[in-house]
Amino acid sequence: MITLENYLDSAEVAEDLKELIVLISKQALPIRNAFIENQSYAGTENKSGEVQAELDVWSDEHLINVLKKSSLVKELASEEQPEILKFENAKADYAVVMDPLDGSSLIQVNLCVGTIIGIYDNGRALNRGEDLAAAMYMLYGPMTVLVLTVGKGVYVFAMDGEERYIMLDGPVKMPEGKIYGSGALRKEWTLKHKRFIEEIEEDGGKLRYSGSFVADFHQVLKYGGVYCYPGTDKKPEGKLRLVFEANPIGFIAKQAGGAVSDGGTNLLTVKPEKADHKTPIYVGSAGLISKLESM
Ligand code: AFP
Repeated sequence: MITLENYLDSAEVAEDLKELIVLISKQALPIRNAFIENQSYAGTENKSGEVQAELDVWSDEHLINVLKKSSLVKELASEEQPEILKFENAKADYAVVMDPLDGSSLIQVNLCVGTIIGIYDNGRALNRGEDLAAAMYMLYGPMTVLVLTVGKGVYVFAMDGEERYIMLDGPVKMPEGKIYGSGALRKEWTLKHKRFIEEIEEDGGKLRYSGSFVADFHQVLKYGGVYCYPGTDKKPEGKLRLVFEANPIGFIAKQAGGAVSDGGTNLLTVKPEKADHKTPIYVGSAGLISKLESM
């Protein structure tokens, strides 16, 4: 039995980065417990104009407080905050980017949601995805699962009854597969996107799209395929955010042998212009992404 802490020691992760990863992993339980306590809407909107479920607000505030108190984090960029937060008391040089509760519209119907985290070790939150020191997500499904990379492959842990994370799998190798899911309405898709999806369908592709990026990506990580949220004529920049969603998940995909792209460029090489920089995204099996890029 290998615990999260055992793994981080064997991967020779710096003590303060280990402390930060373990601290974040422990927030899965309070976040999950909060699901049951509140099912109503807060009625406030985030910068992108989406209605926040109250749990978005709660999870955001909870993680901000925990990270601020840790003194390990200099900058924190959250999908739910209009500005990057700066913590003067930090004794370490980490910056965290996060989507505190991804897929929150699914909470009311009890489908899987998650928390997405990226960690940089240069004290700044706005960096290229390829510069991440670590990326992880916690998926709140039938099991609470933690998927982590510290740049040395991808490892999957599950929380046991004693609140320990036990390694389930790793290093994970994302296969070439046929699971696909795409955001935006079919009638809005560009010709290139439509052709890409049709080719997957003709090849026997299976549609899997829940409305939670982290849950949909988790299937792709295991079975292979692609998650996409394309740009459309009306919204060429798509819906997902480079900093909070595309980069951490893309870094995990790359570490598992997959790839992430906006359709033409490896997203991990793109320097974000601002915290809420949006981008079209295709993330999944390397063969499918390279096929798309050559179309
Ligand atoms: P949030 O719940 O954090 O706003 O994220 C939802 C999301 O960005 C992503 O998780 C989904 O894949 C996508 O939006 C779903 O969007 P559509 O409802 O437009 O398909």
